[in-house]
Amino acid sequence: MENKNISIIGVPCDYGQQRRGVDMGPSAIRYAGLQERLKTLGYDVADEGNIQVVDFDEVEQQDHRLLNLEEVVRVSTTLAEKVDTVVKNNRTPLVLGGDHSIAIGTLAGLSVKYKNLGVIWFDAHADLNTPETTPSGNIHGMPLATSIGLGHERLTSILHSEAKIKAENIIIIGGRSIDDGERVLIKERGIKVYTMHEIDRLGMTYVMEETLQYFKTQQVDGLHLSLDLDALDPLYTPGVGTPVAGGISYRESHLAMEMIQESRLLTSAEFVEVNPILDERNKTADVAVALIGSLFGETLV
Ligand code: 4U7
Ligand code: MN
Ligand code: MN
Ligand code: MN
Repeated sequence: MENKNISIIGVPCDYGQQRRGVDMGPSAIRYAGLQERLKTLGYDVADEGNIQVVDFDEVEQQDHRLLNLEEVVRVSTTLAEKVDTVVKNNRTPLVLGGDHSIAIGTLAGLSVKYKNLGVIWFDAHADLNTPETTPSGNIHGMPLATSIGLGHERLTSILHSEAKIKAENIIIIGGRSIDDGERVLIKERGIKVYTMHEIDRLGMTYVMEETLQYFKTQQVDGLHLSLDLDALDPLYTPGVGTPVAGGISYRESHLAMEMIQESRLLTSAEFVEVNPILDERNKTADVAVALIGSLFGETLV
């Protein structure tokens, strides 16, 4: 990625899950010094502000398998159009969440230009649920399934009706809380997952070398990083809605970012699930900004 122009897009959305506060994620990440960090690295940084997320009155008729469906559709559509515009202006989209349902919009927007996009999904979860398999009804557990074309038509047809990414172009890293229905899908579609077990056994260096080599072999036309802060151990990122013990360490996650930078493959990124209400003194947003720094080229000397 030799594009030195970054456009920040905030998405203050909390409709993909049921805990309040994640809609303040973009503010917390900005407050942690995001712009300065990127400008110091020589980027032209444009902050596009936040996508408009309209507050709505509780609807009494909720589909318990797809909570806040219409709101998520609205946010995803607005975000997809914004991401597409940023890409058309030859700028790198850096999307700030917000809960992980926003990835539905990000990937829809990216799919207009990128027809063979690689996706690195840093997450404790697989986010491969459908309305049929979801244990919670929370759409933030469904963005990957949605993006390969599975699930409610309102979600899979955002911007256009085709699948936004290919199952074989997804690599999940950090998995340690995967539901039964997701396991079936992973096997059926051959989706690549490096669980914590593999990270422990192989080491993050090996995992990332293999991941980046795979995307080169696939000749992807772009690489998107979707980083859910719950991929890290809650020790480092306590301010997330669905923490899971036994996660990626501070240094392992930085190493991964540094290796993505070295590969020069990255064309977009998103950082999601930062919830300042659940956080300790903006610790999780600080980690997000530090990771973004490494992803975009900060070095240790
Ligand atoms: B996140 C869950 F059941 N799988 O679907 C679900 F464990 O974006 C959690 O990765 C989803 O934070 C977590 O509700 C979504 C649950
Ligand atoms: Mn809200
Ligand atoms: Mn997660
Ligand atoms: Mn997630």
